[in-house]
Amino acid sequence: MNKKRGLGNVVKVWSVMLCTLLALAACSGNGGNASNSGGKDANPAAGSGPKGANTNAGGEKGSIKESEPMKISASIYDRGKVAADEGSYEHNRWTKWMDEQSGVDVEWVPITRNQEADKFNVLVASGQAPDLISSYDRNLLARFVDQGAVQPIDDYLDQYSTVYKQYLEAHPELKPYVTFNGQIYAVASLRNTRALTTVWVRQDWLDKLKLKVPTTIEELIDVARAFRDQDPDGNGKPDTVPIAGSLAYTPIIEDLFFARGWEWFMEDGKLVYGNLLDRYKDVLAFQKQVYDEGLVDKEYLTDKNFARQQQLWVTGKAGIYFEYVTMTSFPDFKKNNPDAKVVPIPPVATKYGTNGYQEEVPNYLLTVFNQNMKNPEAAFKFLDWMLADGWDDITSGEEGVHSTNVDGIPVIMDTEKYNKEVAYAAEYRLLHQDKLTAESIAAAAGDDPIAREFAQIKGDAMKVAEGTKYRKDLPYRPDFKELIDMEAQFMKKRDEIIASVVIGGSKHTPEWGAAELLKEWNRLGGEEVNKKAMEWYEKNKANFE
Ligand SMILES: [Ca+2]
Repeated sequence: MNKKRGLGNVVKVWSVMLCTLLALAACSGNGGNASNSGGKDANPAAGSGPKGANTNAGGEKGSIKESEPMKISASIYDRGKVAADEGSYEHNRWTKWMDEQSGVDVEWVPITRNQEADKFNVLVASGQAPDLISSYDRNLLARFVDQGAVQPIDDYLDQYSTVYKQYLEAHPELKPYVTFNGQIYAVASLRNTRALTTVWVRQDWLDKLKLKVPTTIEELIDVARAFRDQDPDGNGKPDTVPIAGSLAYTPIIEDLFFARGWEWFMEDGKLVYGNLLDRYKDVLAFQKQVYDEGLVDKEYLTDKNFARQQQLWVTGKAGIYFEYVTMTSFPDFKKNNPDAKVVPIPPVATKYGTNGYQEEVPNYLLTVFNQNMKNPEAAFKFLDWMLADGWDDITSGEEGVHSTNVDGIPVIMDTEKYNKEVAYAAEYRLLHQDKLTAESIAAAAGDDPIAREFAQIKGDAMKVAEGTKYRKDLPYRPDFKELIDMEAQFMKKRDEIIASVVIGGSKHTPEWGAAELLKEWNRLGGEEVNKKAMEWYEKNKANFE
């Protein structure tokens, strides 16, 4: 599994396979995989010596004593995906292989994915945290920075890194995310795609009813009414529900109106919480209208995991699907509706203009350095190796066993074997140079016709997402204490208020909802939080560049 050096510069496509295999959240939320530049501008070749060579990149500059063993510990997300006969997250074929190839002995510390804050807090508080702490939760890491539990790495980058140092210089868009209080604390690579959400529509229904893909929110409503009234599935019964939702339902609507609820917007020089924008009334009004007119499933508010919504889509009873570009239900959908044709709708215009679909933050996993770590040189030796080479094999598995090289693109040979023996190893990719493109997804789909069709429309959805700029005024959300202390409470109440507006008929108007939201915000200390938000902005804006 260590001799696919030739593929190092080839655009990698595995993430698409992983995305179809891993849980939706893992891919759409923050990816078991990510990143950029299949080697085009990042530089496996410019890196630290040949793969597997144990040459010491830091040797001549090193201040680390000769006696310090090339040894580190590193956290890894435990998603319970290692089969018993593969071993464990700590010890398996890949951990062994990485030790051999990188020349660094890594002790892996599994952290249960959905308990990471608790686990890391305990480890840090007790001085037991691993040398490298990796998380998608920037705010969690910011707290470790403030506590002095982790350390800045600017000097280490100069002293010990070649591959990552050049990579960061080539991708300055990462800098706001790895910088805390004016210093670099983390390493991170780019996501493999920043596309996340989209609105899918049944093109075959549009064709049948002689309708066009909607371009404005009014046209979207007109299409939904036609899907409600004109028997698009042709069974002679009024049994279609125009719109099905998912976790992305409300966020997509908010984004259409430039009003994502929990983001902050810079309005006339002041930061305003998304739910409190004047525009948020339009978000409420749209949700209420589609509910009142029966254009969305009436049970969506209590359909906690949106399972019923997905079922409506999969069984061919819904025609418009507010979803993620990963649409994990597509194979089931296609089996039920073999003649259906699905396309992504480019973001429709509202009276505020056209906002793009959500764009993910550019960074993949963030890795910070324990204040007490013994050997930062070993850490960078491993990280440079991973970014230059390691990620590639970890992603595609052993050539000839798990994957085969077709025109420079690795294609999985046996999905079941790959899932068991390779898929879990994606967790070790602390850094990588993976990049999804429409072409790479199509190539990786192999011969399966449903996979090929989905690759095609997913590629289209990614192009749609990339085609319109997504407004994001701050690179990441503020993390100051006064906000953290009240936000969860506010959100709970917020959701109740939104639900009241949607189902409340004429009694609970959007204006009523907006006033309630503001009242609740202020009741929880929101005026002070607004003030602190501006202080946070002034303190951090130099990092945003
Ligand atoms: Ca019907």
